[in-house]
Amino acid sequence: MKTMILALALSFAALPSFAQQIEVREAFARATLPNAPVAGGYLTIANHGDRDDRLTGARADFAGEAQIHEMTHSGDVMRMRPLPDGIAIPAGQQVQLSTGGNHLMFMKLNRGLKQGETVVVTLTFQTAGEVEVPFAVGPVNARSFDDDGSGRVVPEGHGGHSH
Ligand SMILES: [Cu+2]
Repeated sequence: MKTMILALALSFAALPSFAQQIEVREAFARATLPNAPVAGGYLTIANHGDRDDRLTGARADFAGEAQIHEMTHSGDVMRMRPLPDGIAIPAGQQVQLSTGGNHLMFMKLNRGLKQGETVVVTLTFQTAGEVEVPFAVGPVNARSFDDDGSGRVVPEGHGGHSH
């Protein structure tokens, strides 16, 4: 019995796929108003591996540049600034990029994003490498995926806003 468990453990450890350690869920972007220069991207990243990882960058064909942003609040003022070192995704943890916190910022848009479409974003991780992720484009004021599991992206105000 002991031998069998050991054998199973060994065969599992032999899988060298780092990409499988990173799981991206509920990735969505906000639709853009006409001529908007930027769009926000939001997602949950889970690290199922036993190695720390780090989201270091992103790119998409609809944007000339994509940055990882931090959001800070001081009073009623929200400020964003780029995080040049990216965001740590510690082993065994999950990290959320949300509309009120850290997020992806798609800049120099070469086209608008339309509600209902799906766009592909390539995320770069220090360990896992490049991971292509489909982002659902929600309403202009999308705040989160609906918690009914339908995969719909729902607008601001749904589920209560903390103001
Ligand atoms: Cu931003």
